[in-house]
Amino acid sequence: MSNLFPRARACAFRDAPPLGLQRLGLAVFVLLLLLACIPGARAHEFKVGDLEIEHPWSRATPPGAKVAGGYFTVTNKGSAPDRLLSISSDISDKAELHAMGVKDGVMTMRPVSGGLEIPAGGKVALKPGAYHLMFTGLKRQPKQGEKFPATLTFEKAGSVKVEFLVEGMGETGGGEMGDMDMDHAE
Ligand SMILES: [Cu+2]
Repeated sequence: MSNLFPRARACAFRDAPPLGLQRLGLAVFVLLLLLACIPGARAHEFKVGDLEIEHPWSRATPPGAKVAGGYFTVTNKGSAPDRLLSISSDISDKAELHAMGVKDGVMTMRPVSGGLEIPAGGKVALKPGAYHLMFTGLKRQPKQGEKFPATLTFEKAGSVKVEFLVEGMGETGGGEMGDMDMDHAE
């Protein structure tokens, strides 16, 4: 039974089409492969020093919103820890690093001071319900499908320009805690 499939494939090769067609088939195959591998709309990556920043994304905001989240995964391929110190973007007056915590049974977020350590050989995910960036004092609403630039500054690796892809309002990025909309009112 398990032999049926390989034999079928062998037959297909025996009746091989003329070279031209084969080439065309190969070209199409390679093209499909490339399309599958190219960092497309949903996956993009940035590098600085030993750090790899994967898929920075944000969320579309309702009209009048003053804050937007920022999420990405950063991997430290180096042998020394690094630290995310600051974030800036033209889209907002300020950008902060936030941590989540439970206070009196209520989920809250607080700005993190002193930056976020990226351990040597480690990976830190900024995502909804966990560490995240907060663009505060939005100058305009990020729109689904667009990208906006931002600069991340790390203690050792230095600064890197990245682009945040804006996803839909309900997007959770696969975070287990889902889209818990925190009260960011100030
Ligand atoms: Cu926050």
